[in-house]
Amino acid sequence: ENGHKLWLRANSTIPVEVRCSKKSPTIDIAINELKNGWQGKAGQLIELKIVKDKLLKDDGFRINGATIQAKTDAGLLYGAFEILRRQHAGESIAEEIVNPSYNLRILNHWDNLDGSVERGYAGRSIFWRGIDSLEVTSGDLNLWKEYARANASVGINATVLNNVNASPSVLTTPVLERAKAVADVLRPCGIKTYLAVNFASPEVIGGLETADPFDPAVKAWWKEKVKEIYTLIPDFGGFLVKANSEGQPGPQNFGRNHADGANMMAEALEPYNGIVMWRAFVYDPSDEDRAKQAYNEFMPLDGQFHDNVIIQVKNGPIDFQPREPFSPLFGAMKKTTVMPELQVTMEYHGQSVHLVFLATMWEEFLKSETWQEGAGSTVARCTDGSIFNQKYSAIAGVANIGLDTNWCGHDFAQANWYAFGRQAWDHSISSAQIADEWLKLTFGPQNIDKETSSYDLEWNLSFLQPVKQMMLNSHEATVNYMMPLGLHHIFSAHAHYGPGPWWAPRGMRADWTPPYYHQADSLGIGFDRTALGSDAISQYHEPLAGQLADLNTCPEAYLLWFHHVSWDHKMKSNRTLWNELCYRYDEGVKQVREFQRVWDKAERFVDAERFAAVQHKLTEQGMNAQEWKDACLLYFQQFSKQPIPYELERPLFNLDELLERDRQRVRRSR
Ligand code: BDP
Repeated sequence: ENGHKLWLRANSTIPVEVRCSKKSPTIDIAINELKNGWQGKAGQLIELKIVKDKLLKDDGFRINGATIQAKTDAGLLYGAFEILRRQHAGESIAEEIVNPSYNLRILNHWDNLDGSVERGYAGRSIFWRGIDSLEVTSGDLNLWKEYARANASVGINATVLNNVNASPSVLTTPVLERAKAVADVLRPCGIKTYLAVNFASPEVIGGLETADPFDPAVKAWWKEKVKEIYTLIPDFGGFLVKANSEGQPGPQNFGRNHADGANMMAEALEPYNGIVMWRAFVYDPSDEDRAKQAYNEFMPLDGQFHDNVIIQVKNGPIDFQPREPFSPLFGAMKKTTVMPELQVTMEYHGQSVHLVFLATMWEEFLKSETWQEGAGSTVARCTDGSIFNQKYSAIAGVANIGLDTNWCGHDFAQANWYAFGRQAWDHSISSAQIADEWLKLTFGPQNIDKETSSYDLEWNLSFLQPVKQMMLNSHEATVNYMMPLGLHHIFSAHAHYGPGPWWAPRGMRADWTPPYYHQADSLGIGFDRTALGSDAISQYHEPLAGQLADLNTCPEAYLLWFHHVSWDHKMKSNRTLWNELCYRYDEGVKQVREFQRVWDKAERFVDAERFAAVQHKLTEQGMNAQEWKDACLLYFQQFSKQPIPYELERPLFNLDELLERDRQRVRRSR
């Protein structure tokens, strides 16, 4: 057992007959899945039907006993996977219509053509291994097929094959031919292929003198390129673009704005129904608070984008931090389609070492109330098309997948891939439900009662319940030991792994250093984003803005995100801020120590290989959590000048030691 089978390990020997009047590669897959995974009545006849049904969206389906109806082949495939999942998770199947929340449920791979993966912690790319190695092997084809199946099983229907920091070479013909080979494998599983493109491509690979979006030759170049792509990949999805961000070229290099750039590409793609996902992740080292910059730059352009442009916005206003408030762009851009971007790969959550189930964080985000169109304007509803009139609705997740045998580096990181798909399909699903399903499918016993689909009582009590609870607590634990109470971006250096509240090398851009974000001084700690500070709060809608602005009503989870708070400020717990900070860090460490106990107790229910791998990582997480706590408390103590409450465990490291470890780590990473 090495984890390669993901959540798709159930095999069936129960004979079943499956019928469908239509034939297609997608329907063949659905039929095979049902035949190989059926856990219901032996000899059952299952009928798949293509129907016209106004209540169904394109990928939606109706299940009723052993019938699946859908408008499209992909809908039938999703219906098949739904029935199988419910059978394997021991859930009932009533008559039901199931529709996806978002039309486009897309993974973004940050894979480079040389095979490395930006912020990847699971080995090298499954798509690329170098520009001199583009031939497609049978190994490639097998792996892509498994990847496609896993995505289809959770409703993911699109993927971007390469990094947003895009090499212009991705649009050269030999590379496009490999992309075509991938697309051909993904298509039967209902998955469309997209590419991330570099705005300067017409100059770099096209030999033009400019990439100015108003230049006729540039427009013509993109049109020709798009035509070439559609000849190879007739159902190509479109482009993802990171422009004028972190050194990437963009329309501003030519005095144009984001709308000018995005619309030029949108025009080229429009005849083929292709789309442009244009990222709002922009900021520069100006005096303006980084948290405000995307909003400042994009709000004035609302209404100027073509209807096949989607603005892709990270969940928070800064950058995938352990916890962020939602970006104020959600719900604010009313005349533009906006899609959330989540980070499945755990750049800022302990990478492939820490056990962190991200579903709870995403749930918190999707259910955040923006107030933009009155009560009920959650982020989810502001992006799914139910409030605003939009041609597309979409959600993206930055993939955590690589060549590692278990795909994701950490066995539990598979749960985040699974969760992204499930929430993209149904943004109202609870994290508890997702964890429940995933654990049953991934670690469930083989001896589930086939008649009643019920799990062994002991397995349920001694494995499922405690391990599920561990997953549901894991994100909060990480926030506690890394950045509680709204602290953010206090990582060391560029690896974004260990603590570095002190890290500010001479000459470094201030907005890339932790002191810019925590602002600790003798009076207190936190970033003042009220009207007296950067006023980022004014980008939120009332009554939320007022609630955030008031120290007494601002949720404590975001306190230091929005306020510079005195060390002696009285918290809801009645402790001072300093003491509360100490308690939170301490709590985080204790939580991980508890996770270790939970896992050790679960040993007899898990195969040896996965048990040992997870146990080993939890040990490291425990040590890391201790390091985070000690580093942050000892460093901030220099400002608060107060003791760590005596009832708490004392630090195990001293600050000099931690600084030296950090220096070594930074040196090694260079
Ligand atoms: C940051 C990553 C960086 C990405 C960037 C982005 O550190 O590697 O290129 O986001 O999203 O989180 O473009």
